Amino acid sequence: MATMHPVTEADSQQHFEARLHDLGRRRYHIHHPFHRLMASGDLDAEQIRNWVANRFYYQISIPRKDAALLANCPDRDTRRVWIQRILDQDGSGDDGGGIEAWLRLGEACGLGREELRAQRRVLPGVRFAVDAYSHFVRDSEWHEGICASLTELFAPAIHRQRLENWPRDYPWIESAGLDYFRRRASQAGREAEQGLAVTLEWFNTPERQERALQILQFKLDVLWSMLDAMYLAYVLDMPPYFNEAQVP
Ligand code: AHQ
Repeated sequence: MATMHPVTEADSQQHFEARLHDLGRRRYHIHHPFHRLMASGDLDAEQIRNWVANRFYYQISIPRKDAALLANCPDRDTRRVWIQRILDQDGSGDDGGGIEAWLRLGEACGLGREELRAQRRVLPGVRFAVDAYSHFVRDSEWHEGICASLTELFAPAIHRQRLENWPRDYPWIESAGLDYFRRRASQAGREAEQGLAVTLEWFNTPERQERALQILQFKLDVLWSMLDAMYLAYVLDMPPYFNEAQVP
């Protein structure tokens, strides 16, 4: 278990950035057993559908999380940039947005739009992790909310991995269903750079840099915990209360 070494003086921005990258590179959910099964083509159709249905709750929470961050942010220039994230997810003009693309991913996997919207498949552990993220950003100073989005530094690779592997491993999912991953492969990188610039500038004391690493670790925990719940339920076949019938 890597320990957080307290910084005795503010690391240079370059060293601080390297510490953020190193933490995320080692603990990003691309390394989670559930995601490794996905990347090796070892998930069956129902396991894919359950992942899509559970991640839908994360996706619909993101624009509301970003709206809460905007509400906390008094800086107009930051809001002018950050508001684009809401438009990217909710859509604007002719662009249906990321949530619409995720609904199309669901349809391509055999999930109806209403089933996703009803959130019937969302596991308690997934809901708790996503809500913890939403509440953290809602209740935090806006720089901390931006820092929490920095797991996105590692998101382009995970979207590219899906775009490379799914057509080979899950050919039953039509290509148009992967549009969400296509969108994010480029959007995530741009967003992450924005978030990183704010983080490197604001977290400029030993205490703040230590706090930033704690915030990134929290968000890594959110993503990891979502997949923990899914692994237990859909790989080990131990969903919540699976053994209820054996209780006398
Ligand atoms: O599709 C994702 C997305 O829109 C976002 C927004 C960002 C945030 O504000 O925290 N994080 C994020 C992520 C998305 N996809 C996840 C995935 O594995 O597909 C990764 C996740 C992230 O890295 O935080």
